[in-house]
Amino acid sequence: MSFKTVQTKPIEGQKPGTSGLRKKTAVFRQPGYLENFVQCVFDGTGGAQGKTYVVGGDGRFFNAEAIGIIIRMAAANGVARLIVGQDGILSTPAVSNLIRKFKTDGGIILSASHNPGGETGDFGVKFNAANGGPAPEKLTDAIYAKTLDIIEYRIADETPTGINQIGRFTMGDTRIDVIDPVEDYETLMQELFDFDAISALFSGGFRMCFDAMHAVTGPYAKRILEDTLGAPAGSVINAVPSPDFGGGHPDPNPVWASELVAIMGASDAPDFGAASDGDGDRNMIMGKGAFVSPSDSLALLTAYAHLAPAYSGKLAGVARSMPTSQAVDLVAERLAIPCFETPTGWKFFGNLLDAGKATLCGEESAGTGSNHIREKDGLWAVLLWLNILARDGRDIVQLRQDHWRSFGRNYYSRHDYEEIPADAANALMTAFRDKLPALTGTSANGMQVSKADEFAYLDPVDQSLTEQQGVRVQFTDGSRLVLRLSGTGTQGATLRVYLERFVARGGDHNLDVQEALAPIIQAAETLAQITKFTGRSSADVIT
Ligand code: VG1
Ligand code: CO
Repeated sequence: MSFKTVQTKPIEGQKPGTSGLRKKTAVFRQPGYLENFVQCVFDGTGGAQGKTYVVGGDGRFFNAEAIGIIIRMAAANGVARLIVGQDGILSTPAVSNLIRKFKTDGGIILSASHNPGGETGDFGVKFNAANGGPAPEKLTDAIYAKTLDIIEYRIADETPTGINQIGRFTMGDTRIDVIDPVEDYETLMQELFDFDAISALFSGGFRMCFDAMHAVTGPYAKRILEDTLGAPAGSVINAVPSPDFGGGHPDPNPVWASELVAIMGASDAPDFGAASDGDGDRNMIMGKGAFVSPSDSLALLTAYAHLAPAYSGKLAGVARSMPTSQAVDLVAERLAIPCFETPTGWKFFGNLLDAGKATLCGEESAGTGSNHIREKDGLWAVLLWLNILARDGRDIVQLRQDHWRSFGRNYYSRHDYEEIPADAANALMTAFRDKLPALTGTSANGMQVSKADEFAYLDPVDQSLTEQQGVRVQFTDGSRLVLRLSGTGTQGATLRVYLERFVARGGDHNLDVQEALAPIIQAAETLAQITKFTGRSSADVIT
């Protein structure tokens, strides 16, 4: 085994965003691009000598090559042990579990999550810390600082060939354990949920459709839902991970998961529908002909989590990202548990989970999870839903209707304006930010502004302050408008406009969502002048 030290230069733009470093695949394939970043991950986290890491990805184009490079670099940097998923496959939640279960020093996840893959698509690298969660800001800042003055990286000459077979091999002094990607994850799910009740649900004729969107959850969902729990064969669709996700966009929302939406809208629709994203950490939930918004799903899961064995005691608290609807706040209030509001991105839940302050967490972008790991977890959410439906007996659409009747409904939608010039996006945000101090007490579109500010988060555990996390306008009737720029895109800027309107108990809970939100959509235009700044008259993606 021979190692070499390669001279290199800093590469611009290697700053991790909301969830790791994401770029066009072609950018990652440039000579030295991945190598530079991986070396900085090692160096920025105290060096790799003698450490143990988990490595895996969502199977997208360049996944296997990237893992080969990481193994070679790990060996040359003196890593003691790597745990690698067979064929390089590991979902994001599975990596988080393995880091915790085997007490490793961290993990490297190869994925650009819900972004399309393939040669012309996106690729990404994310470092997770020893708690199993996405590296907090202070670590990503340290990694980024290294990318600015890197001069060399270390790599082995030989290419490893053993990752397609479960077993063990070595490279120099580094031991590489190739494991079944599903086994440990399934064991964890069995500990959390009432598998007998879910099996009985399926044997009683309950039908579901899980759309793996040609991405990483295919093998997990097939094994757990069909093989173990007895869902009829074919319940999981698009179950084989493909390098370009079958040419699709592995983002589980009503726009991109149109195949599932069609199945759930048919006259013979199954009882329950779900989809997950590229790396398996998101979930979309549907009933017959009905999309359950992720914010509502979080509220409902919080209200009924006690039906699952792992959550039968009192929840310590819940946390949601700031733009996520306030539906869960109402449930937390009734349960008399704290509800935390964090910036967008799962890394901000880590401290709350580690400190035992929150049990369940969620984001409007179809992310839900709990203290079982430190990532959001798509299949976990599906299993928690199945557990609840099996124990409660009601149909999911009825359950949601009853919930609204009891708590009121937070109508919710997100409008995305994609690939707008970065200058235009920044100008829009700056102009809106400048208006904020004068907004309180004024009216927009007939609605009174009760509060207007820019969200800053003071972490209650380590007191770190994160600023400029979205501009928000609150109206006196409980409605809300939030604007922020995406931190996961790879081209231009994406403006996200989050819209929420509350209709209290006794009100009409069966309006069309976009119609219900029309006054807020209008207010967003008036206040932020989206058309003027972006030149767009409507959003590209409405979810
Ligand atoms: C988006 C979502 C955010 C999520 C992040 C990573 O970030 O809004 O809620 O945590 O993606 O999810 P942004 O900065 O583009 O709004 V994943 O499944 O792509 O790792
Ligand atoms: Co994801």
